Amino acid sequence: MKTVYTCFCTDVLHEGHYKIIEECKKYGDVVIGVLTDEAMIKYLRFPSKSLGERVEMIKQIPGIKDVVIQSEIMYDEIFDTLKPDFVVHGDNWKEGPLTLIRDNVLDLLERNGGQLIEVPYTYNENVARIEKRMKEKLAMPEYRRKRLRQLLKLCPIVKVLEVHSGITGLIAEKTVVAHDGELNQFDAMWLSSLCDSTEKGKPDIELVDLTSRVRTINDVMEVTMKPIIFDGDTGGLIEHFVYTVRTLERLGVSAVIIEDKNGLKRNSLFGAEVKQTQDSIKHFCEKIKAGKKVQLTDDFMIIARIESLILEKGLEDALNRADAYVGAGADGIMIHSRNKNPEEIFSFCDAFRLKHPDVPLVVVPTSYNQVTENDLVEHGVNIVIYANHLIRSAYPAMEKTATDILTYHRAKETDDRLMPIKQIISLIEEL
Ligand code: SPV
Ligand code: MG
Repeated sequence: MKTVYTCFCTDVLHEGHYKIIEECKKYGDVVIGVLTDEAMIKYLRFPSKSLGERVEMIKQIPGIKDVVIQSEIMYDEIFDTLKPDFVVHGDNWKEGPLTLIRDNVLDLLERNGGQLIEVPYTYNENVARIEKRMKEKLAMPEYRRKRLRQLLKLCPIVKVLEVHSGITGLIAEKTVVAHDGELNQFDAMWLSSLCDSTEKGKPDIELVDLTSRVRTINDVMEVTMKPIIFDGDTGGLIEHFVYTVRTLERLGVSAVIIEDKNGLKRNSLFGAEVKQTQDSIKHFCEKIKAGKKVQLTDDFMIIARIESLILEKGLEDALNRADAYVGAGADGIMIHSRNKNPEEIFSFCDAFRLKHPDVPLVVVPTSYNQVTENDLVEHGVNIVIYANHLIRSAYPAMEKTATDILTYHRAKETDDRLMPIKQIISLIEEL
């Protein structure tokens, strides 16, 4: 008998999957692959069932010879171990980023022999509803909130993009790049205080109140499923911070990052150019402890942000504070720097990792933007935040358009830089 292989990346089986299985059975013994959680993320999905549950679900299908675990989105290992005579897949991978995987299978079939069978994708209301529900379930607070902790276990580095509105949320949610044999997307979103304030035309001085920040969170949550890390500035008064923790946790935010400053908060990238004061270790530890005490789930994270390098207090001060904050119960440490050279960040990360091998470490490489994600992984970083890049790219583009209209007394000159009208009117899908 010939071996027929198909791979499923799903939490729910529907008629589309059964159609593929029936097609498989025509050619020989059917082996079904189940993608691991790590591979499922790279396949642009996120599991809401465990790998074990997904394997059990597939095992219930009658007439299957075997179920195997596929640990990479590319099929090389499957061809090495299983040597399939046929690979069966829905024809939906002929377009978009998934063509990368199709090309890999075609290449393997050419080198090893064998045939690709493509089954027309089942587009009907029922299937569309099931697929949509499976994805949208992840937007529910109980799924979204824990997703950051799950990603920390699954990804070498969690990639986070700044968002400050529904539309920027959509960009963080949907942008996918197929490059160098890999599919890449952002894993989570950063609700930056700088960008949220700027977007409202306000300075970044802890002026935009929580009610208003929560509105931004809601705008983003309405149209996305990825986890949110909230920039909580200093966290405010301890007596207020405990309420902020409860609010964020209830909404389904995954983490709050609070910085160890007090008084009038100024943006860190001003460094010592403006007056900024650092909180005492004792008081900041009390704030962390108070926040940890009131949270209701084990999912929510309070991450302590250390401003010692920003305020030119030195590496030793930063490391002492890190020990104290971890001791107070912080679920992670963010270290910030506005130096163009990443050496002080790397020194901190290396020293921190020796002492705290498992505590998540967060960096924001705005000034030292030459570092790559791989460099950061080598120094033990778990989360990288691209903290302000969408607003910084949008503002000059909008300003140029406004200038051009005033210069030419018409809008024609702006046209070649604009999104076509057809595209903007259908950009947002209706339910
Ligand atoms: C933000 O994005 O608001 C931050 C990071 O807090 S930074 O602007 O670099 O201080
Ligand atoms: Mg901020």
